[in-house]
Amino acid sequence: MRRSIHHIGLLLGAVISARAAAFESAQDSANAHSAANHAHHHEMVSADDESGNEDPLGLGMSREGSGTAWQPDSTPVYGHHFIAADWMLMLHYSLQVGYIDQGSTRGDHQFTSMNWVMLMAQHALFGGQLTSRVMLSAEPLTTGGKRGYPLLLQTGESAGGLPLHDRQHPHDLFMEVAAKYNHPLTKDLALEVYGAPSGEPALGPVAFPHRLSASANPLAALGHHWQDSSHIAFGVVTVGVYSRQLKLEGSWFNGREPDENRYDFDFHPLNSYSARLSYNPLTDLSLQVSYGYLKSPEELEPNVSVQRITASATYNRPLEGGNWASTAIFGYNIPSSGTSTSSALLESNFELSRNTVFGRIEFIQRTSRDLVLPVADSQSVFNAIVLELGYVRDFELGPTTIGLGAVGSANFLSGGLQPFYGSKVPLGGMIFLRLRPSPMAHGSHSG
Ligand SMILES: [Cu+2]
Repeated sequence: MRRSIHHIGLLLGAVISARAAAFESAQDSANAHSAANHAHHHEMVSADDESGNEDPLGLGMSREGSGTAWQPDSTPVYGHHFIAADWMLMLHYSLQVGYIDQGSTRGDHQFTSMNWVMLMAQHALFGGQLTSRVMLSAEPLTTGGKRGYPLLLQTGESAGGLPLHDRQHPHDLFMEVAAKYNHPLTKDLALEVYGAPSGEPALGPVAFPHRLSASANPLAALGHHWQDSSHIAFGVVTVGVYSRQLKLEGSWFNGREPDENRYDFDFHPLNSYSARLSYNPLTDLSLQVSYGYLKSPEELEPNVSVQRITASATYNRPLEGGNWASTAIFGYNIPSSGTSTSSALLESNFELSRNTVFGRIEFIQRTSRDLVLPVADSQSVFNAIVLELGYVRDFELGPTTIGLGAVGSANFLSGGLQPFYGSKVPLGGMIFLRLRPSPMAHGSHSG
């Protein structure tokens, strides 16, 4: 363990003094849901109190999804953890690399890699907790150019002055550069302020690249631009008030989606806003509803603004030697001109020892304009149901885990779409390797 920590320290180019005791107690804080761990939990809380580096209401780090979104407290944390000076540091990453093949006349195939790495640092400040995060993605280099990777029916953003369709855009190099400050208001209420030159407003569920229920599936959710595409907004300010179970947030942000130059910050005025109510009634459950007004999100349609409504439920069930994470999402877009369309998603990730079985079913609606179909009416709406099923076999290499996986998808097209794809049910798939940190498992320390 010590050697691998040293390794990562070198990788980061930083000198890191890992204090074993602090390391282990913080491991617990991420997993403080098991009854068996209860005794350790109390130890940990007092240890964290000493450093003053804790959420004001004592919420565990496992509650934190992407941006300021909540996930169930029982969600396992996959990360490497260190203490440097008084800072608590976490390193998260996910790398998938492989060969993707999407069938039909609108499909394509290529080698590709989806990936991100995130460094988080926390420190006590003025009686509260300061968190800063930097998340980077190499996708502009690795997904195969500005048009990203082939993914049937996917839409959103553009390249070369043309809207992308049947392809998933690469994520920007700066996926998130953000700071967050949590401060107690009363014994049961706290304030959260989040500011990000690149980050996620309070809109939608935990974004799919960070959702445990989506973590084994390299394919982007097709509801992305109906549910969580605002996760990279270049300019976000969020203010929230929360108790241990409820959080109400408001955001002001730049609603324009990133442009095709993926290495810069695409600043625009903070002309969009959103509100979200999150509710964690149980250790294993997290719910949210949110509304957003996105001013001129698409570069190619600057006169169209979008109202977005989302609702989601995430259920996480820790298992003996595994974990089962599931999410249901509904997302609805109401453009200022044109037809409103909806999306619904159900996905699940079931892990037991080294085996992961995952799946996703999505109902999607697309206009002929979304898919750039050669028809007279740009606002005709087409439906599809897409099913994805996959498996990953993991091999642990010290604190990191490498997995070999495959996913297959079946796209059930409505009659109107079939002529454009030359098939009723075009198929797709990907074989891949996945690299991610091992879970910070409970009971992995001697205590
Ligand atoms: Cu995205």
